[in-house]
Amino acid sequence: MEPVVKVYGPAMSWNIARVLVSLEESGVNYELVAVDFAAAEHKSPAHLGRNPFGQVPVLEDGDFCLWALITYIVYVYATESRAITKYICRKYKPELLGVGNLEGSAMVYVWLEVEAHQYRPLIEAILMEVRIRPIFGQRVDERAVEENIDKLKKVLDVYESRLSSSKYLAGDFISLADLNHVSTMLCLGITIYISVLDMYPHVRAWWDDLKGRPAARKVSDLMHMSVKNDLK
Ligand code: GS8
Repeated sequence: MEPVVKVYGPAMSWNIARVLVSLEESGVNYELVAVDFAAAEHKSPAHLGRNPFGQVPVLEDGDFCLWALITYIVYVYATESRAITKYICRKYKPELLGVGNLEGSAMVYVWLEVEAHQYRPLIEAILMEVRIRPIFGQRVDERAVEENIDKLKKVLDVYESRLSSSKYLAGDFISLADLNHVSTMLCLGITIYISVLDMYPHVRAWWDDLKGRPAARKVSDLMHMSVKNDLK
């Protein structure tokens, strides 16, 4: 059966990979559609029709109409990886949002915000230096890396405290709040800086658990294949 859900963008990007983790965890059959950045395909009229900012990821879901009036095609075009992952869970695996458990779902939303506003700026600053700059042959600013690692440690202190009293971030159930960390942690995991987790035994155990899940393994493989194929 042809997949109804399409994801546009290269799996090597942590924003695309974040979407893939939630699709894998939700058991959704999906197709990953390549977007050739070197050929500026993300700025082509076809892609601008999907996302007027000319960015990826874009999720296309065939049977739900949002922007259909513009194109007369029944599609939802969702952009911004965190909005997309919430949509995927709400539609395909609501328990990942703690649905049916008022306090549990509130904790999921709290930790989704923590990921987006406390953890993300620091991890992205680190990954831009240690993963992206080398791809473009640019010098890594070690000082910026160290500064952001120091800031990340303060955030991880809070994670350590939380994870010493519950198995996952929102409680004793896995949720999207945990899963939204997977793609950036996988990227950090192939650098020496993953050793920052060694100071935090509960965070380390949480990450070992997450990265051993079939969804994380599959997305890790897709990210590696994408680095090989999309950076030709
Ligand atoms: C990131 C979108 C983005 O920066 C999200 O999905 O969470 N906040 C958004 N996309 C990048 C590639 S993924 O890192 C992109 O499309 N860049 C091309 C451009 O901005 O022209």
